[in-house]
Amino acid sequence: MRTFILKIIVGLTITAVTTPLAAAERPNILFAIADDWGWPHASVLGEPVIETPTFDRLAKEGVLFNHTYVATPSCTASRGAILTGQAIHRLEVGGNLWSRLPAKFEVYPDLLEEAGYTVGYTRKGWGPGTIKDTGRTRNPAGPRFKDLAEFLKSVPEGEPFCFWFGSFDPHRGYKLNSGADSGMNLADVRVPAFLPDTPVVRGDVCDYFFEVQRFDREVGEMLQLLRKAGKLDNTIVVMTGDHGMPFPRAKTNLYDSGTRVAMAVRWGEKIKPGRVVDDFVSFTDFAPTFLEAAGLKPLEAMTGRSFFDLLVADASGRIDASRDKVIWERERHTVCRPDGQSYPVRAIRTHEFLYKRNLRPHLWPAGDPEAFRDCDGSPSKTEILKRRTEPAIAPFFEWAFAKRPAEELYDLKKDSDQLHNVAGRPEYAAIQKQLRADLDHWMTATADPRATGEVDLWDTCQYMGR
Ligand SMILES: [Ca+2]
Repeated sequence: MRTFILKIIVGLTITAVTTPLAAAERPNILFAIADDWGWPHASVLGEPVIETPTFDRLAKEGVLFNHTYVATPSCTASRGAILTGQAIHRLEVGGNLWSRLPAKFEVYPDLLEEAGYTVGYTRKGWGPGTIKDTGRTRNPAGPRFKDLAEFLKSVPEGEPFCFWFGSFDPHRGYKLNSGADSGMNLADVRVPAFLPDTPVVRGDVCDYFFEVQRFDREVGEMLQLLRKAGKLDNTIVVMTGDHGMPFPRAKTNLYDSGTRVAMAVRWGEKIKPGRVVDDFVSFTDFAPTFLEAAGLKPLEAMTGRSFFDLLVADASGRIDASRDKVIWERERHTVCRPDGQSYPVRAIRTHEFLYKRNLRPHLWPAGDPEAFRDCDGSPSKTEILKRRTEPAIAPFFEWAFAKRPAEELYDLKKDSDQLHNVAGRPEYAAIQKQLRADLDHWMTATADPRATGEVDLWDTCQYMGR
């Protein structure tokens, strides 16, 4: 009977209903997401060349999440996981780049709106992709606004809002030498271990930093706007990026270089300032977290878990013992293999190990060698391809572009850069077996179509880009 009444009242899945909070108690949400901004590219994370005063301030006045990982290192599906709270293998065609997200996959902006929030987004929401033939009437991130200022005018006085700021920075292309021309010292760049240390790569990294800084400035302007409107302190401000940097072996790859992102959250006095959390947080956790903040319960379909308790905790470090692992996956990024084939991978990471399973090891991870199109075109990519036969560059070519074995295992205590595969070595047999079983269990428990064998779902669906 109670179920029936609830259905009548709210007209949506009953699991979304709990005791509603009064409007005045419900926090606003500003979700600021960069495009291709990876970890650890912020000053507070120790990067010497970049300047990110806004991110640093959020970390200082709020909480820094040191182990936040995307569900997949590809724009569309990463955003799909954020919005639905679900692992990407559950989103059908939505697991691919330039795709569709069918309306049956409920998204948190719609759920918040039904509960009385005013919702909206600006610039890059869910996507790239199309809402045509999905049953949706708008972007899954909400109605589109010119900017935050215009959106705020639409929010009734005293009512809560949820706004998505999706920057296009630091997605490529970059203005060549914009970083160096802005005064960055190339000599001070910490070149990631998976990239060759050459002047071209250093310059390319600085051009990427230049755009990260622009994102940081824009988020800073939004905080000013909220402060002036008297809304800052009851707004949960989340600042992060949709996956790792657009460089070889980073974006689209299931290593930390592709999946680990900077994330800080500020919420006035509700968050004890200056905390640093080392628990694993997945991008599938945002939707349940935002619902809980609004007094709603997560949907049963959500595979993510709310980290609201971590936001309001007093402690730093590792807080919740059950947050001891994170799982990533990928399906098709671009169309760059015969017959539109995806390059499916599943991976599990703990604080000690990364275990990856490449489900089609006979295919090329970055796409067929005519262009390696799953790796964005860039001066760094060109440098590696052009000089691939030189002994100093050859390992970087192998790491980024060569075929990979069916299983990979990295011992993070000895190899934090995840470059030396130890899968198959006798001394690691026990941990490899354990992680393989954990991954199998997760695939089955979350109804991954690949748990039971080959599927062509992600090969055959239409790529909506050029
Ligand atoms: Ca992206």
